[in-house]
Amino acid sequence: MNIEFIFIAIVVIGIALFLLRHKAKALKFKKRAKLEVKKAGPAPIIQIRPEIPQEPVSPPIPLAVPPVTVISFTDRLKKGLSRSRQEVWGKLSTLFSGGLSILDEDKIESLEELLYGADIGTATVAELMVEVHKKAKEGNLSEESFKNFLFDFLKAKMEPIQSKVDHGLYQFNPSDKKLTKVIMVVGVNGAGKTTTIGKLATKLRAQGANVVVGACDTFRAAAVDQLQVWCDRAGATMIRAKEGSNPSGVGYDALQAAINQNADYCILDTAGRLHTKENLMDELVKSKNVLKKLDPSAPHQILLVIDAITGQNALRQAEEFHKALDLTGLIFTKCDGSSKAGSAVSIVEQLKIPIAYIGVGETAEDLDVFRIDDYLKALLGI
Ligand SMILES: Nc1nc2c(ncn2[C@@H]2O[C@H](COP(=O)(O)OP(=O)(O)OP(=O)(O)O)[C@@H](O)[C@H]2O)c(=O)[nH]1
Ligand SMILES: [Mg+2]
Repeated sequence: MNIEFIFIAIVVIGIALFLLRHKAKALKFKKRAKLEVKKAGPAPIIQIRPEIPQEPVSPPIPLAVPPVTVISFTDRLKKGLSRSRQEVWGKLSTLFSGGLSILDEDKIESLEELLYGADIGTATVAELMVEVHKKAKEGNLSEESFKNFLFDFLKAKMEPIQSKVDHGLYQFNPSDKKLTKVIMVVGVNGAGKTTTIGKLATKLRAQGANVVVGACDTFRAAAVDQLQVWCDRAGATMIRAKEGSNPSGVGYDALQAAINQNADYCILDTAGRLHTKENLMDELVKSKNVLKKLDPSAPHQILLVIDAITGQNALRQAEEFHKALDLTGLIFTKCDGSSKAGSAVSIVEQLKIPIAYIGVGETAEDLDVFRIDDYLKALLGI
């Protein structure tokens, strides 16, 4: 063998050995890669969602809020007294049709008639006429200045008595927690007692007072149910008894319940009665006195409800109720349905009892504190 042959053989064997080694390495890598894939598990599936075209977002539509019409009590009063104003006081304009007017005898006579028609009361009208004669001597008078003169006169008649009203009746004072204020409500049939108690309980509850109402009108189940509706709405506790029960007993139980629950007010509804029925008036006196067993100072208020339509007859009613019970205040109701709202002036003046509340409709908002200025302005149309 020559040297060339040996050299070629060595190169060939070297190349073969290199190729074999390279192949073995490649196989080893492949095997390891397979193992790793197996270990990692299946590849996660990535879903690509197609793009959904979005609706353009419109700005939120404001909710339609129905307009809330809040009618002030002054406006309710003006509306309520419109009948009195139109049918009676509005006639003043005819005396001043030319703007300015001299009050001659004919006009003074017409004025006197108008005042009687307004149910001002005989004594008050007589006194007023003396002033009118003095006023007439001033010469030319405008309607406005004459109305202001009437306003001042009537206000002066009522003011000293109205100033006696207990303000605890209108406005609950949370710091005055010591006493349960007992209010007894009386009056002739259908004057508006139950409705007024419902309105009053609603007002006091809205001010945060704890109110107990005693349904002492045990003659009619319907009267108790009517009161229950108001009390449920107002959130007041109502104490009731079986039909025909003793009314004094219901009043007593109501006050006991009010004292037990530390109530701020205990309002007692009573059955309507004619002031001429002595036995029924005696029963009221008994109902009043029985309360004193629980609280010698009770009742703190005895309010007579007067229907404005009663006019001057209201004076007789008030006198009899006052004689029996010693009234502390009046509530003048239904001024919206009558042209006789003017009778308030003479009732207050002659009885020397103030008007606490005035009612000009059937809803809770139709009852408010009696304010002389507002009442007279609404009446005279100032
Ligand atoms: N228009 C008007 N109606 C009123 C007013 N107050 C009460 N009423 C109505 O008068 C009617 C009689 O009212 P009530 O509260 O039942 O009278 P009451 O004095 O309790 O009657 P009795 O218990 O039967 O004696 C009801 O229809 C009331 O809605 C008011 O201020 N204006
Ligand atoms: Mg009633």
